[in-house]
Amino acid sequence: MSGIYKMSVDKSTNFVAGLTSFSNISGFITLPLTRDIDAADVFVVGVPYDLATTGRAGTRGGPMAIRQASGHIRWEEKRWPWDFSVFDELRVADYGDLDAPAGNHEAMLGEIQEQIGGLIAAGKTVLSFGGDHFITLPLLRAHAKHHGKMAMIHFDAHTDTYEEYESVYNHGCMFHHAPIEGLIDPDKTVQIGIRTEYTKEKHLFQVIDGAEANDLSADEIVKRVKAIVGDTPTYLTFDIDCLDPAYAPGTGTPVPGGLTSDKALKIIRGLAGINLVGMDVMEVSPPYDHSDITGLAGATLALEMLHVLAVKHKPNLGA
Ligand SMILES: [Mn+2]
Repeated sequence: MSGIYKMSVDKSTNFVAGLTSFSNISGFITLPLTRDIDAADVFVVGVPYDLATTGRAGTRGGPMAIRQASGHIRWEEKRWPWDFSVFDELRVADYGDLDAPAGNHEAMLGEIQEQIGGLIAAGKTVLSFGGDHFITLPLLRAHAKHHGKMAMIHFDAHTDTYEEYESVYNHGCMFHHAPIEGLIDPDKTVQIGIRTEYTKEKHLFQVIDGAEANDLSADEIVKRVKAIVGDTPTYLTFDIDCLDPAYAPGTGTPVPGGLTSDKALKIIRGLAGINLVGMDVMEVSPPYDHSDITGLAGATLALEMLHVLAVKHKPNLGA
């Protein structure tokens, strides 16, 4: 898979990808689109679901927006400032998007369990693109089935720990359910960028709120996060609204006072060395985006996560 940035047609496979950021269609960052599970060890999977959105809908277009924006960053052989080419180290493919009949929550949950669960059971690592953040709950279920109770690093403006009794499908309640279901260890879970109301007295997780995250250095945040998750199998979930609306306007529930894309990228990069077992980028909503700003932030964060995964497999690699 090396040199994918250079080719437009791979003569051996007839795989066609855009040589430039404006030609052809392809998977994330020109990765092959395939459901051959032997083709890769890491799969990007889109989950175009936004039925659990409480505010502005539109994240069903998130996976395609991230793929499209990834065209802007596909040309680097070595993603700055890493000292290696990530696709020389990891075999990555794009699985495409999961499909479910419109309006059918249960069908989409079933698809996640069956298809993403199937990939994980086969020993693959999955990077999911939302969709609204609710789907992180079925994703955690699929991952915990294989990895057991996990640590979690959660970037978001919202804690998503609300007890929603009126509907189980709500993108603000996943992390109320996840510890009750035993999917994540609350003592090894940290939320970064929070800047909306939550009940502090009974909050189970450690929080580095938005104001703190903006005041602390990325190095200090990384130090704290690594101390919390240790070497426990860790799930990384990134709600794009963790970023300030200046850096991610295209999302359903934007909140001012968020992180810069630079800060978030530095933190992700600093996480190299953790035991990353699964990850996602959620809540990119192209109808509210401008000039691909949000899609590009999502694509760049996702690429950074793949580098962190590569370092897990080869600790001598670095930035
Ligand atoms: Mn959020």
